Amino acid sequence: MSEFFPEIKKIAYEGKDSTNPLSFKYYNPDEVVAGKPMREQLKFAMAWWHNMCADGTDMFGCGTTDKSWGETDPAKRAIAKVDAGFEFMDKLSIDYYCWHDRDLSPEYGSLKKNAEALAPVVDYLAEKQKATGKKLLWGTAKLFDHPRFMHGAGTAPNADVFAFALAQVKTAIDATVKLGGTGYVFWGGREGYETLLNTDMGLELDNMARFLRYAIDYGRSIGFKGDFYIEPKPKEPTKHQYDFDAATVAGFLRAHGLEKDIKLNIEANHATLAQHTFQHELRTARVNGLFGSIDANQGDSLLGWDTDQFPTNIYDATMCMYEVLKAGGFTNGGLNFDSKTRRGSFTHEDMFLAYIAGMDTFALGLRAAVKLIEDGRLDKFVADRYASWTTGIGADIISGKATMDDIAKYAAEKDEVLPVVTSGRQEMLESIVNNVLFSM
Ligand code: XUL
Ligand code: CO
Repeated sequence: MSEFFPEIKKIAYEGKDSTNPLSFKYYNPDEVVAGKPMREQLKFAMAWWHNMCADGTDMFGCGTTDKSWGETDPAKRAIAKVDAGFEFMDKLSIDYYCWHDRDLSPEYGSLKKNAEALAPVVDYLAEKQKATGKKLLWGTAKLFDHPRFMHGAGTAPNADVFAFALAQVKTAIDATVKLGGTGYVFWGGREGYETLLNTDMGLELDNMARFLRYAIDYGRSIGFKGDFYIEPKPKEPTKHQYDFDAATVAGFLRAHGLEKDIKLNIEANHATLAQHTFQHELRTARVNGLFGSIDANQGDSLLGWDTDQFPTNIYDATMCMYEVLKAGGFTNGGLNFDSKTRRGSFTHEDMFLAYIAGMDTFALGLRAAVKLIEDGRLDKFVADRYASWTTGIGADIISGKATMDDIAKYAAEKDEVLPVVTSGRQEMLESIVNNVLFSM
């Protein structure tokens, strides 16, 4: 087997003073940070679709990068992609990967042909995993590309399309289980609508729940022990996506009795599109007991679309890792780079440089988040701010002991003295974050 990236050697950790672009400055895979090696804290994954497939094609022009991996025949190319993908992961010390079924093996036009073509690729992945120790973080089915899904998959107006999509999911779950995947993702590609003039929203939402229930029950019946995730996104490709944001999905899951079966895969760029911060979405997942996995990337606040850029924003990465640490760290989930190089960054070397940038950003974010927690000033401020809930009337309200009359009587007694309202100190807290980050 020939090398696909012969010009790139294994990327080493050289520390922050190195000026070698093909080195890690902050990501030192086996260094223990907050009780675990960085590779276990961060659980980086490579996204098959962007890295092994996307060639820079956009609405205004053709591809700029060759992702044919030296093969014209689709079946041979699928196998070559596996070799190239595993070489890439090895050179970057990435332990996990994620795919859509159609990234591994393309569309052949029928369920049967698709499944038959996918099988040898999955077998080969299993072999490669065994030989290298790499693991599948999650799999998913591409239910948004082929024209049959133009009106949705699980929320399609036509029951045949629902059945077709579910059959595709069944094959994708089989492949995930065969590869020992610890997650299975539902991103609602075209589960949404363009106009309510032609849409039965109630039926579509109920059908989405039915779709998920069939898939989950099937997965559990064949022994899948990992997590199922929904990945929220507010728009694109449809004008209105049903899985708008973490809070919307939390409500949907509860309304359909699915909250024990599904967690969330939070993507940074999708948070931006929903006009939330990345941290807001992660916190919403966490407080609803739905924190699961992360699609790491970044958008652009000046653009209204899903740019899927490699993450380089240290503040966002820090607050993300702060939430991850507060959630107790990753279990089945991890950090999947749902990111692609810019169209103008078209060389193979750029793929490595982009991953190095993203991985170093999150490594630095992890180190900074640990420092913020160790520093303790933020946690102490929040604890003090809510201290009135730990004693007296606050504690009685939380325990349920206080009646309406008790509360009214308490307030009446305090009527003469204003409640002690303290400053939120936002600016001071923001400067503590800067202080911790820049004294590292
Ligand atoms: C699309 C997106 C998807 C999901 C998997 O915006 O993020 O790639 O991550 O289907
Ligand atoms: Co994503």
